[in-house]
Amino acid sequence: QSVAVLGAPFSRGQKKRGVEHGPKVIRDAGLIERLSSLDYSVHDFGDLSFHYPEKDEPYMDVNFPLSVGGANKMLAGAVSGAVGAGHTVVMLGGDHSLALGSAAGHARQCPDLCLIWVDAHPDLNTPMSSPSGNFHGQPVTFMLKELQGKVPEIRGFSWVKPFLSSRDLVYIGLRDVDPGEYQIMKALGIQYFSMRDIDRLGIQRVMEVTFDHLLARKQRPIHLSFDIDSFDPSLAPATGTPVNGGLTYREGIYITEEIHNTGLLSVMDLVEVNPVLGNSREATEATASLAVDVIASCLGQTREGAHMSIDAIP
Ligand code: DIR
Ligand code: MN
Ligand code: MN
Ligand code: MN
Repeated sequence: QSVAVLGAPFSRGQKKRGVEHGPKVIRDAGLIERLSSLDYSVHDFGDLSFHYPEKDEPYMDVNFPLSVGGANKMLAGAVSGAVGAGHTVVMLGGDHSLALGSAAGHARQCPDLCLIWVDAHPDLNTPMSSPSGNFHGQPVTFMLKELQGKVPEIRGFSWVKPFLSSRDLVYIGLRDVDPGEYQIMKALGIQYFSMRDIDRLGIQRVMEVTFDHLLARKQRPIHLSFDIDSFDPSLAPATGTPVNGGLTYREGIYITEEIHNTGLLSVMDLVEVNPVLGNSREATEATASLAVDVIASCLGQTREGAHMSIDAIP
């Protein structure tokens, strides 16, 4: 069992500086040691280095289109290579625009993947409907086959081909949905669980229905895209767009434990940790340490203790 860790220090999918330091603070919080202690051979591929064009004017409601398109193209190649080499991949962002490249690269190796998107936001705006112009609120739109007609040709994005059907996507944790996003979710019949749904059903039922929806017909690789702002801001303050009323620690970890237990996790993104936005050093470190807990739990850290053969006990 081998895990590849890939840093993507990129922030041009939104306007707040600092999220490009996400990979560093997550590593500093002990990620590699934690994964090594889970009996994986850990391959730290380091951070990608992105280059930016001097001039990168907005195209409709997409800011920095050449930077975002180029970084995601590079990331797609890296993720595809790592999956092809047999690794389970952990992509450290950076902002959530990076999920486009990560999932697109994953889909090159695993065309039948399904996507679990854990986030306060569905990131389903179109280049015409985005209220912010930030691409981190749009990556899912570019993945979905059903939305091809809503995606114009944008310089920097010619490499992107939609690869996902809307029935192969489930959202968990939503509580800040823009009008265009809501219309698309309803029109395409996307399976989603808002925080209200979690309140009503409980997280255990939410995960049951999620796996019924995605895996009942056949077992397939899972892409998990985990935005740290899915957690309540009291737990994850160091992030760009915190929204009150988020996941508890136990709900978040239950989600990741259940995903691990499927045995199907193939690539995960952990994005939007922004150390500059923590009001204190403690706030930043708590957010980074939470990110490490999420990743370790996805890769098999349990709350019950590790399984060990009776003969291996000293
Ligand atoms: C908002 C914020 N819906 C936008 N999106 C965020 O800019 O489109 N996603 N923060 O995680
Ligand atoms: Mn997001
Ligand atoms: Mn979000
Ligand atoms: Mn296990």
